Amino acid sequence: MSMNKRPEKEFTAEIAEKAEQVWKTIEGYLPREEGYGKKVIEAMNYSITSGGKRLRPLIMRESFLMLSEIRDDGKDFPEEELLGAFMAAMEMIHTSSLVHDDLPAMDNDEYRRGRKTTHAVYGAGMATLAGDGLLNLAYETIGGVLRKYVSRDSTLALRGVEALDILSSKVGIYGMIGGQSADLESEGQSDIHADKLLYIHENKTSALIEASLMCGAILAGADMRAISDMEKAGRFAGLAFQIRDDILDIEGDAEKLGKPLHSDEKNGKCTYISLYGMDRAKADCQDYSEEAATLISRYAGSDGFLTRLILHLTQRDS
Ligand code: GRG
Repeated sequence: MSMNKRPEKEFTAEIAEKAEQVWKTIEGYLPREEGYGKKVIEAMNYSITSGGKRLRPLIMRESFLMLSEIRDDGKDFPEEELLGAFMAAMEMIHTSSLVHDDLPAMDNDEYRRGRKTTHAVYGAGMATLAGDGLLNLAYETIGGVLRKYVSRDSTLALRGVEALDILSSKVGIYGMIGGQSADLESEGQSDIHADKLLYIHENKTSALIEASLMCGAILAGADMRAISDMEKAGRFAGLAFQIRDDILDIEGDAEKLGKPLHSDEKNGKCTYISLYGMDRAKADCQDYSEEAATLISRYAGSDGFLTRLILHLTQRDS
């Protein structure tokens, strides 16, 4: 699938502009740093304000726009507040997973997004609570907005409940947390079964991308077929994303990544590259990305923003 219809530089600027809009929405849901519990809130805000690509909420919004009748022309639409709450929740959940992933008891990383990790600044105890706080705030944020829709618009409220059901299950033991559990358990094993590595990637990484695409689709009122296509596309995109992440950990630029290289080697992780070699990893990353883009292009067209974004993931350098 070709993506040379518009210059890459122009597209990167378009992504950055959209990510900035997404961030403005998320920022509106951040907690005020006050009271005796202030320290954990500071640590939560430190983690979530430290940059990052905001890819998952961006994907959610684009999935919503792609599958609804709404034009992105700056005008308000009835689903906007509910969608915004889900976008903020997604970034809170993603950030909570990064904060926990960096902890001494997990990857023990000192840098993330070009800054000291949360535990390096606030200590491991406070960082654990900051991760918990962000995870819980995600559901508080959705709950707080969803309850308003019960009297405002029962159709949208029901879509919100369905999206919440998907989101929470993709985060939990049958999703991201399950994947991270298998990953943690496999540390130090240089050669794990291919099925197990696939399980790890599908869950620790694909699950949140699946949820982002699916929640956008559900909130847009898409049919079952489209929602299922979004799940499949998210799986492929997540696999490509994780393989690219592992490639960058070896061949990337530490400055651009905002963290040192060779974290996987340090932690004795079995990765796609250690199992299959770099050449196959690169080829499979490209294939998975194209599988995802083909599914998305059924709805967005081959030159649509989301199609191009998914393909762009294979070339990302940060
Ligand atoms: C507390 C909810 C909770 C979970 C704990 C630690 C954990 C379970 C899960 C970790 C899952 C994980 C770190 C998966 C890796 C996915 C990945 C490649 C993350 C990097 O995402 P980017 O590149 O990061 O989008 P930025 O910084 O751009 O946001």
